[in-house]
Amino acid sequence: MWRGVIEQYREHLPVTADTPVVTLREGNTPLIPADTLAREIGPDAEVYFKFEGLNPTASFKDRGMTMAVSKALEEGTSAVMCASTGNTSASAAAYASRCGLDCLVIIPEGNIALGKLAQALMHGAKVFAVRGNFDDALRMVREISARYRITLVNSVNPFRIEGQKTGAFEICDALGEPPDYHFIPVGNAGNITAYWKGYTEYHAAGRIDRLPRMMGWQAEGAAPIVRGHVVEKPETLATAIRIGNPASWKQAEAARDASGGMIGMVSDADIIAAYQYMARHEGVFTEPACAACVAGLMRLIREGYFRNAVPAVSGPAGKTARKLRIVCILTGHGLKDPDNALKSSGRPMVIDPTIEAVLEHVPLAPRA
Ligand code: AN7
Repeated sequence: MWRGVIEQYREHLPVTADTPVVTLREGNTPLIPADTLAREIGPDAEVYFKFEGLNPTASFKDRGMTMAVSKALEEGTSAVMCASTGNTSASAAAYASRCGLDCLVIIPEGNIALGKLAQALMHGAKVFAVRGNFDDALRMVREISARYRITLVNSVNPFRIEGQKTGAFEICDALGEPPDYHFIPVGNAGNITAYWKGYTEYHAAGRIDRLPRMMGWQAEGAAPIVRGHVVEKPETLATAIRIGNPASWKQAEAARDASGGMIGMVSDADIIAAYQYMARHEGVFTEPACAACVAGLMRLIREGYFRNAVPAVSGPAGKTARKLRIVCILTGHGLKDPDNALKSSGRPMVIDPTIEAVLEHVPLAPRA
């Protein structure tokens, strides 16, 4: 039985036999082959979606939250707190509810997907919608937790990063090697930091013999790392990554530079196109933020970035070509954000309850 990421990767995590493990059996998410997309690169490429939307609260945050909440409980706290564009608050509220901790969350008013708000409220968190953005909310919770007895569970809490690095372990365990390229959306930059930490630790432990290039993607209207300065008023329909001053900015740049990767940006139009492409051609429904990294991949494919990129490996019979492997981290489920889904896909056709009404829209061939 899968027992969650702490039990699965205990020897790589800062826990002891005394740590009270709070888990919803998160992790163990699938690597779904994205064959339609891979064909656009060529016959020698494999693309995988790591569908983190299949975690218990439907986002990658659960990997970090099981660690942060377990350690908070171990330290004897009675309450946890976070700022959030939605997913962190949903996850914090769920894990806190499981072990009797109070949970306070501050979200930007009007800029959080409906499903995420419903989750935080359902799990009993005290939810404050601030007249401001995520960066304002993060500033507030940092100050409150510095002055009062409450544990901050944003990714500035190092245990969040520790838990989230298990995603990298799972990819390497499943593939038997690291991917060549790791595509990931970037908001507050905790996740790209965590994956890089996971890959480098597995490398140091001798579990893998090379490292992937880290390919991070921001939305054009909220791309401080790409632009090289804080964005005072971040804007994007991908509200999860609507962040102008990421907490792990330096660590994300370090991951990019050490891996020979890149951090780029894509427009909201590109994000919507990738969001629809995944749903219509790969059968995978994510929230828009995830589509930022797929939009980045689609753009690099169009630009011919992967031409002649098939890697060679040295084996007993000399150099042989192996397939190029690309993994995209799909961080949250599409059901989180029904408003954007309906906006980009239209509404059902309303008809009278007759067969003719259906046939008027869809000309079906009669059976012989
Ligand atoms: C679906 O919930 O910041 O770069 O407060 O929900 O680690 O911040 C969410 C971020 C990507 C960006 N995809 O990850 C929050 C929050 C989804 C997300 C990101 C988020 P980071």
